[in-house]
Amino acid sequence: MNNVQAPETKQEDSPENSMAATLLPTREGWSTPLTLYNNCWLRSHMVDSFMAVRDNFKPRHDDVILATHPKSGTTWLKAMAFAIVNRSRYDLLADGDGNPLRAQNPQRLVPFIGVPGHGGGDLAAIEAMPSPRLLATHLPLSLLPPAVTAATGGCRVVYLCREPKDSFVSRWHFDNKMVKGSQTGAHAIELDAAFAMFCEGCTPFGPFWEHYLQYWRESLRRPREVLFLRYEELVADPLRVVRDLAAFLGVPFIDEEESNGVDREVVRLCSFETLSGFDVNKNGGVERAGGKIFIGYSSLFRRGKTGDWVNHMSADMAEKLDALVREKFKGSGLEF
Ligand code: PAP
Repeated sequence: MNNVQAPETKQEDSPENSMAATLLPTREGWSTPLTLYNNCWLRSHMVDSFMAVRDNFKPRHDDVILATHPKSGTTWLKAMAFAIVNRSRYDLLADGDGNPLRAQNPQRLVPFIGVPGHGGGDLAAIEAMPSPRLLATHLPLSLLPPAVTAATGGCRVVYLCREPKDSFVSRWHFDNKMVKGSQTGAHAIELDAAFAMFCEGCTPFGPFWEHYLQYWRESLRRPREVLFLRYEELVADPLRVVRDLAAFLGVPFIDEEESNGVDREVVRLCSFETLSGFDVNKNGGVERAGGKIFIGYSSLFRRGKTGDWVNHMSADMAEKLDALVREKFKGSGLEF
């Protein structure tokens, strides 16, 4: 993989106001308006950029795309994949600035396809990256070029999703933190309103069930090229996931590395505790949507646990969402 340190990228942001946003159905509620494009709710200010991806992103057969539903552990997956493929290039185990994961937020190290601003993910910069490329997206498969999923010559995809109640709670906290003034307790959206929209599928890159199902079915169709992961398994056994991921990426840990603990060091380096302690992740951040919102990197490291929904959702809410999940995933083989 040839991922050099990409400039700043974050999929939920861009300063431009979209022309398309004025023509397509749009809803307020989250920290920025959402626009429905091809059955997917996108941040309105990003619609034009994402519309361009399907026609103008040129997938290569040796690309690896880290695809995630938002708030599923993208930051973690990017850190792990970057550390794995670059373990012989950088001294990732060193304490000094030579370690990119110490100097930059992991979201910056693997560019989001088609996200302009700060250069890293706009389509020209992606096209200029040497092969093999390590890329990322929050887009559903239906908004990526068909060549990504071609039976022959399609890309390898690592998909990561998360138990929906935890994903919802993470989303709610994150959106509120993006609002300027949130330090004073101002909320972009109250929990009940956020929950109603989540259950309608109206969240960034939602409906979540369509997102999960598209990649789930693709993993059944092309099991050797699509690795389907859940946040919960990363939490339960990160070492197993790191080893599987390395093998999937074509750079398995050799016996000598395992006996020297290199795989364990990757797990440690990418852990919530280690990453959230780095200065850049404590104090760094970026403005987005023309300065209307601010993403502090610390907001990408909130709790990092499974089951935190119980501290925020009522039993009624949990039952309602569980029932929705059962209904939407019925017969698919995907369960939570
Ligand atoms: P994104 O959708 O903006 O790309 P993403 O990284 O997918 O963000 O999700 C953030 C969640 O992953 C947070 O969950 P929480 O709100 O429930 O706490 C964050 O804490 C969690 N996360 C980020 N990095 C790690 C990590 N290294 N280990 C475990 N969880 C992590």
